[in-house]
Amino acid sequence: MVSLLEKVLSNQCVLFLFIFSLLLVSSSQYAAASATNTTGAVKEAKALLTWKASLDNQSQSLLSSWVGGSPCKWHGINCYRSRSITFLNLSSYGLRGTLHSLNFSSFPNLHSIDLFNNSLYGTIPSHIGNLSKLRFICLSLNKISGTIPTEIGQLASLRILYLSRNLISGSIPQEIGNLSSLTELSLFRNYLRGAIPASIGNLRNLTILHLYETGLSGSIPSGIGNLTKLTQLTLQENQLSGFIPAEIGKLKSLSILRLCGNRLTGSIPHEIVNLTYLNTLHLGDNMMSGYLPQNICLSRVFVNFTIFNNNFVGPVPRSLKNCTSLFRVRFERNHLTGNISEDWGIYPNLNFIDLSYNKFYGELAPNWGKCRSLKGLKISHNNISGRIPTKFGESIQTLDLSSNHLAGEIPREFGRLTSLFNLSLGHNKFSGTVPSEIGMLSNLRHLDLAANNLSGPIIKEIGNCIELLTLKLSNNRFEGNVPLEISSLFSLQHLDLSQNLLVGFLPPELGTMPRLEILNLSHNELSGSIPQTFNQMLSLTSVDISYNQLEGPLPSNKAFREAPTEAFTNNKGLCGNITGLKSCPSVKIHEAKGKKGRLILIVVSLLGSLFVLFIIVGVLSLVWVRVRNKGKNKPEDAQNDNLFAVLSYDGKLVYENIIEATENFNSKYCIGEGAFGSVYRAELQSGQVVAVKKFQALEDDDRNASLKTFTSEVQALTDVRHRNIVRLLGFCLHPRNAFLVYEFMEGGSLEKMLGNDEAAMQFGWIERVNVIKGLANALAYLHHNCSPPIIHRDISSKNVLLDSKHEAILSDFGIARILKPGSSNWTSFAGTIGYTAPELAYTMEVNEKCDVYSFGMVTMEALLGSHPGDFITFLSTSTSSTAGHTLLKDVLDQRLSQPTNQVAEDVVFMMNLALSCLLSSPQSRPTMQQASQRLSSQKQPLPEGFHMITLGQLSDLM
Ligand SMILES: *[C@@H]1O[C@H](CO)[C@@H](O)[C@H](O)[C@H]1NC(C)=O
Ligand SMILES: *[C@@H]1O[C@H](CO)[C@@H](O)[C@H](O)[C@H]1NC(C)=O
Ligand SMILES: *[C@@H]1O[C@H](CO)[C@@H](O)[C@H](O)[C@H]1NC(C)=O
Ligand SMILES: CC(=O)N[C@H]1CO[C@H](CO)[C@@H](O)[C@@H]1O
Repeated sequence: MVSLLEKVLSNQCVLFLFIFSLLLVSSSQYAAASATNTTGAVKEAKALLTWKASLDNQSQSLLSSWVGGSPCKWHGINCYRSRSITFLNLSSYGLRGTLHSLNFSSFPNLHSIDLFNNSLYGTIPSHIGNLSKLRFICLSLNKISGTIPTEIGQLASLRILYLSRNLISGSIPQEIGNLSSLTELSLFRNYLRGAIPASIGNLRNLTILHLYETGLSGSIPSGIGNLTKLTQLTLQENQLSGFIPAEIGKLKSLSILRLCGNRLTGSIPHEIVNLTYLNTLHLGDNMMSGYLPQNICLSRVFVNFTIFNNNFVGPVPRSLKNCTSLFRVRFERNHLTGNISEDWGIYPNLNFIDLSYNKFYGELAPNWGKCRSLKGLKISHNNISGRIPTKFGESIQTLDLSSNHLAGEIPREFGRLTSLFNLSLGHNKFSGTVPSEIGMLSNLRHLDLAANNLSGPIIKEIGNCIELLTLKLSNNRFEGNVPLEISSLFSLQHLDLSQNLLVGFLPPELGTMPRLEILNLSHNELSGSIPQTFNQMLSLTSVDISYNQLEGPLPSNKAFREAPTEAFTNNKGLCGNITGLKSCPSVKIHEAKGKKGRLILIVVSLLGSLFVLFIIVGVLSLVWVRVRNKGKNKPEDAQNDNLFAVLSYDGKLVYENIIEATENFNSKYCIGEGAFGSVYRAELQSGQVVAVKKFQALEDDDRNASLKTFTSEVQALTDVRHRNIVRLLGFCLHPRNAFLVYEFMEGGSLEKMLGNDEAAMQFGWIERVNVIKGLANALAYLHHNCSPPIIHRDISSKNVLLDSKHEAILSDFGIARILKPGSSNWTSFAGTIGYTAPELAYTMEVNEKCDVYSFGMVTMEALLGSHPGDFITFLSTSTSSTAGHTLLKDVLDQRLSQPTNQVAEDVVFMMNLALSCLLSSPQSRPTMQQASQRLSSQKQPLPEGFHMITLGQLSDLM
């Protein structure tokens, strides 16, 4: 893949090349460059060939065009208006070697060296100082070590110096102050030490200074005030100490100031209010103190204001009340005070605000509900009182008001906040019952209502919040039974119902919750024995059932065996082989009838699940054997061959039903075809519509492949449960008919949707963003939540189905591979051409990153409206400036109008994400977990109108 993609993502180097190509180069002028050799060119060619010979073998073959003739015609070399080399551009070439054999003094006219993203190692040679005309050098993203040579100070023409993301150590040499023409200096992510040299104050033309994550210490030199053209100053994540110099107020052009993650002390210099273009001020994670400056944000361009984890005191600046540009505010963990109902206004763009762990008091104003874009509001651990407003914007995802003094009831109106992800109201004084409308929050992951005065039953509707991971209802006055419906929360990991007034038996279904890790039922009035189903709770790690009326044997799983005695004390009569408990009496013949009956039922149900498993394994191996023997023996009586197993249905009936409904797989019911068979739509007698994927008859020559596909799909899907993954309803294996039965997806496939103009126009940006999020969630689940992980290996728009609400449903696990730890994961080529990762062309090792690549393709396809093949060719073949200046809006699906507001942010973000998933190096691609998290996290607002955004700018917006 293309070097531009990699550059676009790095926010390095690209910018300069665009400017440079604009200023100097018009492509027609290249041609004239070099017909005849001069002694200069001979010398240059020789120097380059010497260097080439010092690189490793693979790099030498990458530079195969470097042989004879004029070097001006070699790849990566340009001789602008001269016979001498001016540009050396080998970014993302995959070169491995050092710079030591490159004789810089042979290139008297070299203007630009771009070696971004290679595998260069060794030090920066001191003879780099010989490049007297050098204006641009980028060595970022290599493995260069050693110190920055002092000779760098001799590069009198240098405008841009990029050395970020290397292994450079030592201090920044004083001599850097001699580079008086320097406009951009970027050294971030290295291993520097020492202070920022005072001579930096001489770099009066500097506009960008990136020194973050380098390990620099000492104080910020006051000479920084000389850099009046600076627009971005990023020094975060270092060990800088001392005060922020008041001279910072002289940086009139500054728009971004990031100093977080240092050891800065003192207060924010008042002069900061002079920075009228400042939009980002990050001071979090320091040791600063004092009052916040009162007149900040006077020019209303202030967007990001984060000061968390400091010791700031006093009130919120009054000027913030009218600062309507605010987007992201993080004030948590300071000692700020004031009446919160008066301090904050209405912010149309505000996306996230965290005021937790301060000393704010007063009531929550209705203003928060008028912040239309607000996704996250956190004010936990303050001294807020009064009632909670009933209205919040419908985009709110996180509402954390825990540990305050809020009272009154939880408003019914919260049922409308269907984007809610995290609702934390714990440790307040809420009373009354929990409104059943909470059950409408189908996206809720965390619900914390602990330590309030809530009463009444635990609502059954909670079972509808199927995404819940954490449910904390402890320390209230909830009464009645533990509702059965809780057991349908199959993602739930943490359930705390302790310290309530719950009574009755524990529902056996509770033991079937597959992901439960922490279970606390202590301090209630629960009675009866612990259901045997609890034996199956293999994910459980922590359990507490103390202070109840429970009796009978303890379940025999690990969590119960290893729990401390305190987890069981003060019950009626628990027994088991655990210190502190009496051992259980051996089962006696004359035991009560009822009890025996229950035991048998449980055994039967356990056997039932074993049976299903047995059928799957048994049937598969049986057929396998049969099929293999087929060549030798004629098939026996066909009636006995009727092997099938359709889960949770009357198998035989459904089998016949399907044959009937599809008129024995008549092509008129066919809705799709794949490599290993066709998919049919079948309407069962019950009226239910299912999709039936029929595999090629097993007698075929391809039978092994076909059977393998079948098995792989069944294996992959039996354990998998996710809202964005197709549900396998059953399967049938018969020598004539092997098929899988799925839920039917009315929306068809993404490919079909995008291929039909009319449908595609209805399928807007919001829907597309949502589909990609769903797909990302499904893949993150397969890769990271399944054990062992499952790789799909055939992600394409064909296999992304859409349900009636246009939610993505991932299907077709025919070539999925379950990654067994320890086994080698090599494979023959599989997947759909046009979606497979490039490394599969030369390696056959499967890993998750292949799916990530295909995900990138599908994402881009959803954005462009068609397969991105041509677009990627365009990126790789056009010059950087053409591609970089292309407007994003011009490459997006033209059948839709331009996205606006938040959707526009999502679209830009997705385009970036797609590009990073398509990186040629698998290691550089994000994991699906990262992708899915980033997709659901808050996005930066766009710095300018969507219609202005170019491809070259994309990475800056991430
Ligand atoms: C800042 O500029 C002044 C001249 O305006 C100069 O005297 C001083 O040395 C510079 N400061 C630093 C630290 O370079
Ligand atoms: C906070 O301000 C509001 C509005 O001015 C006022 O009604 C309320 O009494 C104040 N609360 C406290 C605790 O001072
Ligand atoms: C919280 O506010 C109440 C009055 O509303 C006050 O009495 C109490 O001291 C405050 N607590 C803290 C920790 O600030
Ligand atoms: C021709 C030229 O300027 N050569 C210089 C290159 O750099 C080395 C090390 O800095 C000097 O020693 C040479 O004189």
